[in-house]
Amino acid sequence: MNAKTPARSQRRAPSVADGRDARRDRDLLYGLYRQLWRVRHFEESIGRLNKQGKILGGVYSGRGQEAIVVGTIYGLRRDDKVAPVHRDMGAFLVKGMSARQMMSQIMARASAPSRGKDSWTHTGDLEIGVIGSTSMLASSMPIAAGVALAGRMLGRDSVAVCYFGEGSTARGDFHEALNFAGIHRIPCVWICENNQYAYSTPPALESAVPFYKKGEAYGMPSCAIDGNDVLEVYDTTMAAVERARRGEGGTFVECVTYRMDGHSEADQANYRDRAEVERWAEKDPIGRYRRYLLDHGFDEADLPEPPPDVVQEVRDAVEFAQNSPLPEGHEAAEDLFDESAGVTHWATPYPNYVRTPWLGR
Ligand SMILES: Cc1ncc(C[n+]2csc(CCOP(=O)(O)OP(=O)(O)O)c2C)c(N)n1
Repeated sequence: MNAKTPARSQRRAPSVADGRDARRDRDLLYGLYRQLWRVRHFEESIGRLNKQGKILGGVYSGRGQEAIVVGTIYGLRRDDKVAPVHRDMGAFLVKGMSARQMMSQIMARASAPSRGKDSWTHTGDLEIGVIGSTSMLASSMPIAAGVALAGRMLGRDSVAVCYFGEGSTARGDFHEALNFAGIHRIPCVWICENNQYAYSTPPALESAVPFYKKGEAYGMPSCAIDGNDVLEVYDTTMAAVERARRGEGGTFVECVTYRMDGHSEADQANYRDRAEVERWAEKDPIGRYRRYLLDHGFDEADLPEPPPDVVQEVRDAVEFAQNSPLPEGHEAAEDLFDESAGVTHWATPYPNYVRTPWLGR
């Protein structure tokens, strides 16, 4: 990896004590640890539910990549926006959507934010700054640029943080968004999650240049960092966010990481060798961060694996979702139009809605 280290001033988080040592605020350090576990434990429980046949649709695990969503979102404000994609289940949780909401979403229940119309991460909540995600890779990038620009036009200093896999840097939307953002110094931080594979395609077959160079090409400071080091991710993002708030424009951050599971739960990932997987397992973001905390003033007892409140939250979310009904057929045609704009929806109830026999409901 042709990593380029950002300037020291860009790596520092203005809001925390100086340097990567125990002088950092203890609440911040533990908060990051707890969120890492929250994301992992939530996703692990999805894996179990999926094996039990209780999940509708695909499952795209972010195991091994938790430090990116946690490190980039933990220091954001409520009015900042995030635009996550399929691998970023944790982004929804860390930005403020509840475990109940997301578990209902994954199980396509009527209680879900999309009210059972879709599953996985195809949802959002603009009240807390989560831009809705869809299956079309990179399609949210021009939207994130537009949302960040809108904030500035309204005189606010909020920023947007936009996520995409390294494979998505080949898409036209990526280039259009970055070109526009570069020209207009749009306050959006671009987080490239380089997890070494776009499905089965390795970086050497995805791009002729290191991914962060594509940010440079559009005139913004760009760097590649260790995406499995939550403090490095936090520092870099916070510096980029502060820069964007000051009106100096966006930053491109390539977070180098590894997708520990297959592309989806259906993928055995036989295209990679065992030694490579084992090498990356040693860099697990949670185990590594835990060792760091133990070296810096925390005791074993301070760092449960996972924290009990996290276990409780996830258990409650699973129960809530399982006890929630699936949507009724007529609900399929609701919420499709913005009626406040004077358009009434054409909903026809579906009285003959047939329940899906293979689901047993
Ligand atoms: C425009 C578009 N093309 C193809 C797909 C199918 N697809 C879904 S995920 C994926 C791989 C994406 O790789 P990357 O962007 O590196 O993200 P990762 O899955 O590795 O996190 C592909 C090809 C899609 N969803 N959208």
